[in-house]
Amino acid sequence: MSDRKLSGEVFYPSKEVLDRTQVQCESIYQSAEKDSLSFWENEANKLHWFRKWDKVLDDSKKPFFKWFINGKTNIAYNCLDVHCETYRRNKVALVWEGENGDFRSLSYFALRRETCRFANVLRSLGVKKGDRVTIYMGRVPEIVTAMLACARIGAIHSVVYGGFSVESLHERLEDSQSKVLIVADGAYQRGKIVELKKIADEALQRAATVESVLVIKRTGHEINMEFGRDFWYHDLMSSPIAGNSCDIEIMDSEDPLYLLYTSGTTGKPKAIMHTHGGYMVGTYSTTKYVFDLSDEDRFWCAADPGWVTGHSYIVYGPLLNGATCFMYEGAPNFPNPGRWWSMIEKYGINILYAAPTAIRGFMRYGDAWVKRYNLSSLRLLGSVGEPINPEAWRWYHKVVGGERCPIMDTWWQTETGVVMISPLPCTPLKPGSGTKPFPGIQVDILDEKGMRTDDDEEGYLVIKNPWPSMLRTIWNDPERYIQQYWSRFPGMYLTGDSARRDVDGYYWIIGRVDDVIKVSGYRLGTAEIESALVSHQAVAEAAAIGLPHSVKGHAIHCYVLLKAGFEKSDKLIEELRQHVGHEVGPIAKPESIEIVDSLPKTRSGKIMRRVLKAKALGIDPGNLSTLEE
Ligand code: 7RM
Repeated sequence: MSDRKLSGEVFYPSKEVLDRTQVQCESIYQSAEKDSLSFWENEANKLHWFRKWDKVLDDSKKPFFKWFINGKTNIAYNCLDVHCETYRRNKVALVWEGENGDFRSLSYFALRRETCRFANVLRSLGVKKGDRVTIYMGRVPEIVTAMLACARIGAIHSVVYGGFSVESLHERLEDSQSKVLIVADGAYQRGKIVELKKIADEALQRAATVESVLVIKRTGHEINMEFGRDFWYHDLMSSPIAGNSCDIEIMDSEDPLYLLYTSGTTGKPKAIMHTHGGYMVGTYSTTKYVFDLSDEDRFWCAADPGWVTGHSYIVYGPLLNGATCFMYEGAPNFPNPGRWWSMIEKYGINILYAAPTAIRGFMRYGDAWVKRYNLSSLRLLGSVGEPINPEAWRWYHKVVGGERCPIMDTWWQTETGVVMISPLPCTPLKPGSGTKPFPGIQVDILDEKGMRTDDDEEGYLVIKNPWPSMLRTIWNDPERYIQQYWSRFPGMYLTGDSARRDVDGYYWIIGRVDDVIKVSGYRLGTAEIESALVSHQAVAEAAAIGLPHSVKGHAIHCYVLLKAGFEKSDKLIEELRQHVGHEVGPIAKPESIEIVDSLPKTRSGKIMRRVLKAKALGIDPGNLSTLEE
């Protein structure tokens, strides 16, 4: 580390933090800089392989990169079995608190047993290596065991966020051609029940490939069970088919681990594919180094397992490290805005990893809710999902972290699998900046022509070299994988974000350059919202844009052109909002819908969302030469 003074507002690491982490931080930066492939290889060597790789990276068919060639492993084996051979066998792996006060705690031994039983149940339903299994439930321990059970038997899981609705679930079941759906009867959310099974029944009417549905009882309300198709999880788990042991499927490094759908520039959400080998190495090492995770820690990633953050940092990363993870069911402000802080005190959480939207939400309730609880167990904080505003950063640092906890502002994507730009605990911090690339990652910022931008100049954020946990392809659509990520600047991965780099080499993420909207940290595409609107009988055309929102980051605003014979009314607008909620999910419900007579379009007929956005913000729309009228 250089001793040169950094520009702007800087928070230097305390002596305590440096004593703990400096040696490790410096050594990994150095070794990755010297040779990133041997850095990753060294990390891979800390995990269990049934057979070691012949070669670390194969880039002969780029951009279809392969990692740990001919290595044989299984990520679930590394998450559970490996620890059961050590003193960690009886260590708590997962602590869980339900919204209704339920509590569960599972040791590594117990989590492995539950996973094995679950895996046997899946096998009894005919699930084999390579089959896709969709998982649709709330934040209950079974979502973790469901994912691990799939991984154990080589099935490819596709988790669909419980906040998504009929059409979103249907699309994902179809596209992945899932054989089995694992669903909960319902989920508790702010004291109410979200009827997941009912939504699933509607989605299943049109999903031809699903042979069986495994239903987990959470809320216990009356649901429809279709004879021959639907099975109660607890019935099968207590029957002889669910023995306590279950043969592990030996997986090739490059065998798919999961699909996760995410929104892109145009069209339907696409399934990002991750693998057993590389993804395991990435989640293991980033969790360890970014969060300085140690054996005594209780780690809480407050995301949802339905999003990539939950995959990598609730489930895989922490378990690979043998940590104790915490998970809760419910919402940050129910029954009151003290819920999170009460749980940190009660369960002695050491590391909290949360989204800026949650932090901004808490800020509104004032400091008192936080100060009511003893948060002295906290040692380190994390932020993810969108840029964190410096005000929110300072509040998080001061009020939540008691000025003693460094904040790791981690930039990454579903596609990258793991954190790409982030401080390590020893890094001097600047509020609002993700600081520097993780060891072994090379990023850059380019202008329209592909030239490196000057300091402080905005441009396209790209990643210049492959990394183990990178997406391998878009499921069923390798062409789109090439087109979307590797075509704009040859040989480089296009992130879709714009960013700038300051004089100290620190990165500042500005936001998406495409039609992706981040609402409360959740990624949505304008295309999905527009398709939902157009599927309503009254709508001829629709455009969706994201406008700044003080808590959500961005909120969705829509413009709608009605079909002849339909009249504009408040009732219709409300009906359209509900319709989007029903089709895509409550998170996608537009903040406002305006009925208009025309939409700004290019001569080739593309809706110019930036013109709508500029108009709504009262700013200059820029170049209008392609506008039709
Ligand atoms: C992890 C996740 C990815 C998009 C990404 C960015 C934005 C995420 C940060 C951030 C600024 C951050 N995956 N983003 N983290 N922007 N600072 N620390 O969110 O696939 O759902 O979204 O999220 O725009 O491209 S995601």
